[in-house]
Amino acid sequence: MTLMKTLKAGSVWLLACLAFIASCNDHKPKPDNLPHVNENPQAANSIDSSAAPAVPQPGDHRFIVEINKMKFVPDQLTVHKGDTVVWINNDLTNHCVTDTGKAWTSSTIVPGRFWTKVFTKNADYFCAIHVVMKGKIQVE
Ligand SMILES: [Cu+2]
Repeated sequence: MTLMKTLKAGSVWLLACLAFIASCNDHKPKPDNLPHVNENPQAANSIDSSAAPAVPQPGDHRFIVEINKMKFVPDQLTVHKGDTVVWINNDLTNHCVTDTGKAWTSSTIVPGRFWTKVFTKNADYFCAIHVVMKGKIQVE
């Protein structure tokens, strides 16, 4: 009988441990805590959430296009020749940046990652994964 009692007590203890482990799993970090890539605060300020094209400021050589909620923000950007555009995927799904004429592509940009390109001429681009997502880079 003593052995049976020990086994019963042991299984109760085991169940308590399993319940504790299961409750710990509820406290995992939520996926919306994705890292944001903002190395240059000044460049981050060039994000313009309005529909109007962003206007480059003197001294700006890098512009950020945020990919969020299935949109390029801003979707129209005016830069100077030789400026760099950084696309940051802050969305929850994969995206890409592909020239409309297929002259270049970023390939897949997973959430939390970014891709950069230097521009010397105008470009229309889209996301080849979600073809309704479109954007434009105007080079002055
Ligand atoms: Cu996309």
